[in-house]
Amino acid sequence: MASMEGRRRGLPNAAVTAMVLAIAIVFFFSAAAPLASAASVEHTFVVSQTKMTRLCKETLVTVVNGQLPGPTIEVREGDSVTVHVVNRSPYNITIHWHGVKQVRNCWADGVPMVTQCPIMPNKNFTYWFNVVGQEGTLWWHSHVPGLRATLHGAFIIRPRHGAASYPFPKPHREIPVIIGDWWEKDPAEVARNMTKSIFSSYASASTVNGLVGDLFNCSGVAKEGYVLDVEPGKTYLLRIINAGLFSEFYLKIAGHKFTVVAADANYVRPFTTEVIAIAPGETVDALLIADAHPGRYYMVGLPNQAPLPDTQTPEYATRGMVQYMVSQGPCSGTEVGCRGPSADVPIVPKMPDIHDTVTSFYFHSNLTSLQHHAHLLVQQRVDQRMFVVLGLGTICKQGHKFCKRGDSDEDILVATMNNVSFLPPTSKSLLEAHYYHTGRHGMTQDLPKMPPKLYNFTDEALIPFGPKEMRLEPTYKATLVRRFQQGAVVEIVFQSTAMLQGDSNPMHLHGHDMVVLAQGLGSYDPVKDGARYNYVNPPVKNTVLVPNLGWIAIRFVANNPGVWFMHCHYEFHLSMGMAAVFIVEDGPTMDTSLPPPPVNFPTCGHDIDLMPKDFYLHTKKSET
Ligand SMILES: *[C@@H]1O[C@H](CO)[C@@H](O)[C@H](O)[C@H]1NC(C)=O
Ligand SMILES: *[C@@H]1O[C@H](CO)[C@@H](O)[C@H](O)[C@H]1NC(C)=O
Ligand SMILES: *[C@@H]1O[C@H](CO)[C@@H](O)[C@H](O)[C@H]1NC(C)=O
Ligand SMILES: *[C@@H]1O[C@H](CO)[C@@H](O)[C@H](O)[C@H]1NC(C)=O
Ligand SMILES: *[C@@H]1O[C@H](CO)[C@@H](O)[C@H](O)[C@H]1NC(C)=O
Ligand SMILES: *[C@@H]1O[C@H](CO)[C@@H](O)[C@H](O)[C@H]1NC(C)=O
Ligand SMILES: *[C@@H]1O[C@H](CO)[C@@H](O)[C@H](O)[C@H]1NC(C)=O
Ligand SMILES: [Cu+2]
Repeated sequence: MASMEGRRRGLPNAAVTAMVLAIAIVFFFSAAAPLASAASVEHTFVVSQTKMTRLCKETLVTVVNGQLPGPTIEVREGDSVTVHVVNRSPYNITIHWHGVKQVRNCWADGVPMVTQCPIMPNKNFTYWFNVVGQEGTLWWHSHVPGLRATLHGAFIIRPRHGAASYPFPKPHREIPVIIGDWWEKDPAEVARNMTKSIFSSYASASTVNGLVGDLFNCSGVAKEGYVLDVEPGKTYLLRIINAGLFSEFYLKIAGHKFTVVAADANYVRPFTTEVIAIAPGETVDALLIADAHPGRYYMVGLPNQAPLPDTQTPEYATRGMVQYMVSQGPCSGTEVGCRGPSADVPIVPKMPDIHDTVTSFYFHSNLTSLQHHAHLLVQQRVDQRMFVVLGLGTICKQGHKFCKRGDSDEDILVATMNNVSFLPPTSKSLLEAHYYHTGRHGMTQDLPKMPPKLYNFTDEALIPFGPKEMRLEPTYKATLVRRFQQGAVVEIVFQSTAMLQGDSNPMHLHGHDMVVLAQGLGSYDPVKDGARYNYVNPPVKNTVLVPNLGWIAIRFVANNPGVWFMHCHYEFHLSMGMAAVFIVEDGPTMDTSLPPPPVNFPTCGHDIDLMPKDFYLHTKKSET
């Protein structure tokens, strides 16, 4: 209330801001005080370009601290994290902490032009945030189109009291397994080209922990792959992340099963499976028990393709190896020094077909929450319902209203939600416009709650260019937003379509987790499908995979004030506009409102009209 006084007395805005900031900090630390063990974890991320050799060729890549994957951030729940980002690359950079809820801290979410102006070359910026109420595997990546191909790393959150309080037996070791792509072309340019309908470049290989593996053999020599040394009988926790730009992967290890224990930093009821299906943006924690005959076993990552007649893009399997350490020669075999890698011929796992989407559907259906979330969902009140249809469409070039569509060069292909494609703002970030109330009227447009046209969404005749889909092609671009009142319970059904493609879409929401109530194939039927929602133990995710030619129903509570990106995590859909922004309004109290921006918050290189926000005076009066 002190700052309300301050404003009445006419203190300069900067002083008010500083006071609000001070109060916010005091508030945070006092809230965090009971966590005696909470630590502050600090990193410096130098983003620069460096040459790396894969596939017998030196390629210039943009990485953090010279590493691919980038550094792993390891914290305990309750810790605060400080990352100094120093940009020595030629690109505008942001870093997004994928899945970190950033409670009342949208400023640190790292989405260019949505939550911040990017960090320009030769500038730096310090991200600060705390990690509360989440445990498991998340990751960080650049949110600049394309660049997350090489700017990414694991983000591991252990329980506050350490690994002994995992809800599963304490593993012998924990291993990040990051699946990614190797690009010989500049992925930033590839993404830029996609916004202009130029699809000329694809990844050259897939990787496990940055290595392409021995399925790639340029110059006739098999390439190095990731090797996990295991001791017989021990249990390993694999923290699996799909950092790839384009593909969902099937991951298998010959001769072994996985026990899945968490996904997207939420524990799941453990289940056993031979194959893990992981879409871009998802994470899966799985236990691997080294209980096979001590030998060598390939670990294969196979990208899957949308079923025909959908467009097929060049994609490559990658493999690493699980290698048992066995006793060697003359030693007794009990001393550690006597152990060496097994020399057995490595065993190859049998992978699903590249067009198999059912295995992924089952894998995702098998995820259920370990905790029961009935308390959230028995609250059957839903304040806003949305039906969001995902598809592709076309826009005529040069702003023309009419043009030849259907695989012509007069139009560009874009990706849509409810028949609108996202137009990123260019002059200032949406979060600043929201916070300072400086958004020009007409700068944004509401994401429609419903698609403008109902059609047979999953009619496969819509996949290839042709007369049937042509009527549905025309669309347009807008900076799509949807506003939610603080605390609103939102239900969204995402429907994927056959509109020019049948891809499955991993939809990622920033700042909130979603509960997955149900998923299915074909078109969503509110009566039939609504009746089979799981209110008992629905999985909790930050990225939900909309099944190929199917739908998924989710709910979330819009209780984190700020401006949050919601988008498809397939990079090509994202750069083509399958995105929108959810604005969660401030509540009536300080702890339901967004504090001011951190110091040295990057600007877009020109003055911003620093209108003070009615931080305290704002109430819900106008709405009640
Ligand atoms: C970031 O930039 C400021 C001013 O340019 C400089 O004082 C500071 O040392 C830099 N921080 C890092 C981590 O390089
Ligand atoms: C981007 O498109 C241009 C124009 O067609 C082409 O010359 C260039 O090679 C493309 N870049 C990449 C990385 O694909
Ligand atoms: C190289 O890899 C290809 C495809 O996996 C395979 O068919 C070929 O036999 C390999 N060549 C060598 C020399 O290993
Ligand atoms: C779980 O996966 C198995 C196959 O691995 C499948 O048979 C089963 O139907 C799945 N469960 C659900 C609820 O989909
Ligand atoms: C929608 O299209 C699919 C695939 O062509 C077809 O099986 C289904 O019967 C159609 N549904 C309706 C309601 O027409
Ligand atoms: C999108 O809107 C345009 C213009 O109103 C219309 O021509 C087109 O058929 C619509 N497409 C879909 C998929 O709703
Ligand atoms: C980088 O950001 C600045 C400031 O927002 C902008 O003026 C510039 O055009 C951007 N550069 C690129 C390459 O996007
Ligand atoms: Cu998508």
